[in-house]
Amino acid sequence: MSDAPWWRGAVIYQIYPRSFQDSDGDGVGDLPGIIARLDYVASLGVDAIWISPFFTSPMADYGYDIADFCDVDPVFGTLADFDRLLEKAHALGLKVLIDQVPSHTSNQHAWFEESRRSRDNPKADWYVWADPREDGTPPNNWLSIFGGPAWQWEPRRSQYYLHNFLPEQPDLNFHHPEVPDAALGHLRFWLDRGVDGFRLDSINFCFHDRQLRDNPAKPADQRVGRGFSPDSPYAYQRHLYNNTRPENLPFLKRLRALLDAYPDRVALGEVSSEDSLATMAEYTGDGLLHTSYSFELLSAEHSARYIRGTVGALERGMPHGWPCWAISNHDSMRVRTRWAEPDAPDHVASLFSALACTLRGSVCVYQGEELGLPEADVPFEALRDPYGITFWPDSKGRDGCRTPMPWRDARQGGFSAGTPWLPLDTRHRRLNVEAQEGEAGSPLNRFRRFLHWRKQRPAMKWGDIRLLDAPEPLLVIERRLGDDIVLAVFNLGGAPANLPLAVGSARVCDDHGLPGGRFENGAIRLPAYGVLFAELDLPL
Ligand code: TEU
Repeated sequence: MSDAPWWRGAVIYQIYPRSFQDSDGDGVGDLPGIIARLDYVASLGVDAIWISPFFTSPMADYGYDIADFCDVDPVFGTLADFDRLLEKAHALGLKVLIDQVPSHTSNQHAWFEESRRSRDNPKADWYVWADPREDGTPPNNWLSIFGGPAWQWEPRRSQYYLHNFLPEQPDLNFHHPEVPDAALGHLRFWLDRGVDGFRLDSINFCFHDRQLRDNPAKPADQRVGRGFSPDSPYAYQRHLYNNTRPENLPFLKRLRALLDAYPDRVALGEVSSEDSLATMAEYTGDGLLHTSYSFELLSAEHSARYIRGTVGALERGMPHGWPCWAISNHDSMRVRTRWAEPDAPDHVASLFSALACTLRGSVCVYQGEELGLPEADVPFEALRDPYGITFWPDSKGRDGCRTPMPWRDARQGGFSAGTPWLPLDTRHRRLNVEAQEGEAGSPLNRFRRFLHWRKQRPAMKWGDIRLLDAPEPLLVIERRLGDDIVLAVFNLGGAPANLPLAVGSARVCDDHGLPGGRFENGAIRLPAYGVLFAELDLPL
């Protein structure tokens, strides 16, 4: 399998540039800051970085509202900075993925400024415009993920435009033939600059139903929160017509063909549809996306049973497609707070990361996950995320996972010489990088040791996966590639646990960096929040 493409089984470190490292004291992280920290990233043993948007943006959604897809916002640096970043990352053996947001633009993008002016300009149909109903209300019942109707009135055209996210993020009309061409043009620009791939934002949202049919209501027992209150109007709808349309597939094929014209590039889709496992299966595979991830392990549910059920369902749905997993990102509460008891030891976060890295697929790890940071407490007055401001206090939004990285025990954690755009959490101070470097049992060093150990195990990177039944809170996973068979038994609970299991001949691995279990009298004995990894001679 050493001839497997680099992205298979890769660990991808997500950098949220605003909060990684500020180099010029304006309180916002930037590309030169990332360059200065690339040695640290490489030292973790990850294979690639994915950088969240750094393109020209009015920052209504902190970069996911793009006004120029082919330039760097001055707050982050310049194109020359990006070229230097790419060069240094490659010299360190790191691949570089960048975010691309094909489905929408900023309302300050030149295309939208033109489109909204009249009904007959050259860009008039580049966005999704519709007449009001007779009573002046929006054309249908579609809702915005960020609250309220998905339609915004434009007096100059006496029409509404569609925005699945903020009103400042109008949706492009992918049914217009020039729009997919333009989106692929942006990808080509960055491919030619040398990026190794893309994380494709909201890839299920490119196309909408041309007939603008109303979304049906959802039965009460099927409502899911996904970061929203289960009582919010958004949870009351099945979002059938505003995304995941069949026309997405031919577009993904074109996108793949474009990437295939360059060597070793990867398309990693973010799938956030309701039936995301089914959508992942549909979008991922030969001639389509190389890999994709969904929000299934980014929700609050985390019992062993839930994880087994989710991974099992995905494996049944896409036995041949290559999944990607994420248990934390810039949209979700930090995993330590979401999944562990408040008094759990620091290493619990390393256990969760190891679990994600034991599933079949590639993995996205989010900055600070390696440090075991808890969700930051951001008071309402300091909130920046429009989502949090709208839904407070039902949801506190996404700022709690976006606060700056604590690099050392210094003013502003060594992140910035100025005032950071979001306050650092005092609980993060103790967990700073410099302090953790010097401590063998720190989450940071455990994470490093684990990634190093994983690299030696072909089964862990590329093997098949089996999930075995076990009582709560135990998760039993077998990975197998040829003769390399790895058994992993995770104890996701805060008390020691036993699992009676006959395994035949097995060698316990003790160099993976985490509190480890042992075999004793026909059972596996696990410490609290511990894991047993063992090499087996025969599969279970
Ligand atoms: O997220 C897609 C998405 O569905 C999220 O809006 C998610 O549901 C939400 O954050 C609640 O947790 C992507 C980006 O990751 C997100 O940061 C952007 O705000 C969004 O697209 C719009 O571009």
